[in-house]
Amino acid sequence: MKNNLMNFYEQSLEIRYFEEKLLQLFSEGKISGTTHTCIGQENNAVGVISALKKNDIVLSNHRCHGHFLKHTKNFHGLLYEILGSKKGVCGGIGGSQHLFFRKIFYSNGILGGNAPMAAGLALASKKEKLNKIICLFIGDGAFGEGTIFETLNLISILNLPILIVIEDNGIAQTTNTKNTLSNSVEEICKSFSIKTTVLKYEDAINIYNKTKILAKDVRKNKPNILVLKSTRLGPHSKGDDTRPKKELKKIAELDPLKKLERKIKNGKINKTRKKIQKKIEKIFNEVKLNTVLENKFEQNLENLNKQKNLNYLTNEKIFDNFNGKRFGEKVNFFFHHILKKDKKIFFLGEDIDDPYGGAFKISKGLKTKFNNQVFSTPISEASITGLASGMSIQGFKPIVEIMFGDFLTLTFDQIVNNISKFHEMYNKGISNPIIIRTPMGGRRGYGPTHSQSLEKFFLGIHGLNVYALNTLFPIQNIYHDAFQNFGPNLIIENKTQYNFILDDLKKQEFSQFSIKHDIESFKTELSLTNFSDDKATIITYGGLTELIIEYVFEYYLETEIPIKIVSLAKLNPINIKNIKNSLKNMDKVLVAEESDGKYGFSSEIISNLSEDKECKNIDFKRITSNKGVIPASVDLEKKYFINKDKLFDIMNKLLDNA
Ligand SMILES: Cc1ncc(C[n+]2csc(CCOP(=O)(O)OP(=O)(O)O)c2C)c(N)n1
Ligand SMILES: [Mg+2]
Repeated sequence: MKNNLMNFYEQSLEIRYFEEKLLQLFSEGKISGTTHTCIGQENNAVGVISALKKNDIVLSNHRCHGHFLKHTKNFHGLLYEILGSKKGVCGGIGGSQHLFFRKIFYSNGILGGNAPMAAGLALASKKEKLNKIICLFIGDGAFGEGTIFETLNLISILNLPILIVIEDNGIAQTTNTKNTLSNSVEEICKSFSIKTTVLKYEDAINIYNKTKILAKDVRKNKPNILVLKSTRLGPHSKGDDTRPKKELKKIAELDPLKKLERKIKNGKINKTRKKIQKKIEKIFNEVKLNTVLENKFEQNLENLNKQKNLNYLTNEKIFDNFNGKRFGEKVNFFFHHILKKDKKIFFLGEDIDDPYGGAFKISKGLKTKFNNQVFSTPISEASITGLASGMSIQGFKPIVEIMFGDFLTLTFDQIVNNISKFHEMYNKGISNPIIIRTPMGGRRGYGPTHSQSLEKFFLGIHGLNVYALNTLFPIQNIYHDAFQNFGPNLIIENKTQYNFILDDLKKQEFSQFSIKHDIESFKTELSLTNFSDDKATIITYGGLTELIIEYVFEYYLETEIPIKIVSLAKLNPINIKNIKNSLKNMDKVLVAEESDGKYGFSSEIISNLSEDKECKNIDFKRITSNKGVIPASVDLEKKYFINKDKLFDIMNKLLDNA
């Protein structure tokens, strides 16, 4: 389509009439939920996106219809979506705010949430030399969000091909943003050393002309920001406009359509309006009568995530003899192996460069050997996680190190409201199997904010896979599984494990146990009776595994009572059947977890098993750490966590072994 006055006018009218019709349907009660129209801001969508290429990627927010319609032309798909139909672009799951189309359009209703993802898409585009621009639309209200600042910093230091368009309409919902922002958005952006251009209430043509110039710059990997002073002529959503009538009358004068009309000959205006009105009516009628073909949304889901090249994980001998070495060195070696074998793996995290090599040395040597695949990031847990998501959508396999598990809380919104949802929310059109790995747990004297086991907060999240390393279960099988998931993965490591000397573990109590791995079920079972005569079972995971082995061995020496151990390497989703298979003829079960246990792993396992008739004869108990803040003092910390005395005591109670 030619970029001329009449075309811009027609496209703006299309968006205007489409949204006016939507509002009408809402008022008639024919659509439920919510919607945010861009009435008064159509010129932004038309002007900016006309200056982009067809395959450039556009990201947007709650006020996304205009951007979507201009970039995808899929009027039917959007209307079906808003009506909740399966024929909608997101199968009716996304609705008005959560749109997706063929990997060229993404919107999400969490303000600022997809900014880091945009940076990740841009980094992927730059690394792969795709010559694509990533264009992110955000509002001025989003400038209260931390992810925006983290992302501005990231795109500036990484020189990413990203154009951020700020639709600065001076209002967020009903609040004047003058009252909530410390400075103008352009001044804030400039402070990140990003070229920032401001256009004040311009029509689509002027916006187009300016964007064309900026886009050239962006394509050369120079991030740019375009601030478009705009007017939201309508309410925030459907009827929530608290602005005085006088103000509304004043801003109506700034209607960008009127501005275009002033440049058009009178005779043409009415004719064009009628033509576009007819076009939109036709679309609404077709959708109403359901006469449009099945959605033309050609997603080849079969090919989405077929990871064909993961043989280096399961078909090759990765580890030589690690006797005498620490588990942390083994994990570090593993990353050397996979970064070498798979150039799509991208390792990122805070302070991971050499010579330091990360707070626990797990990344030591990686930067030196694999410079292009390793990125020591700013201290921005949320945004580096979102960045990884954007990269993974484009086929990379990012591994994000979160320095301490405690800091995982900063990634929570990215995981819950963004990354774990995308696969389903975007109608299975994308997969983003990033890996977030982090050390959890205490016993190092690090105190209240560096010793917690917070995984329980991440165990019930749909779409998030959670694994826990132990020194026995093969790491490579965990990564093999994780890379093939459609959504994100959290891999819990443990600070104490890094220091275990693998050889020592073998020589001592380990050698007394029979060990069975069930790779498919992510389960390791240990028994002192070759699985014939254990009197109780302890179910645990991660860093407690080795500790429980030690205690169970000592308990046996003291009481001659053998206890079986089941260590799980995958915590979410859990497969209760697999756990049940390890409990045949067992009537005493103890579940051990290092957190304080409330609403956690043990609660979930015990409640699931209790609901199962076949487990009705089992007595359950759990052992966890104490309640409260984790003390830094060595003595207090020892009392806080699970220890030998506590375990013996609870085991005696379970077995009636007074
Ligand atoms: C993280 C988050 N907080 C709050 C909201 C609720 N909300 C939706 S839109 C909006 C105002 C956004 O203002 P702005 O970014 O200026 O965009 P505009 O609506 O003006 O286009 C708010 C508060 C949200 N969707 N996400
Ligand atoms: Mg606003």
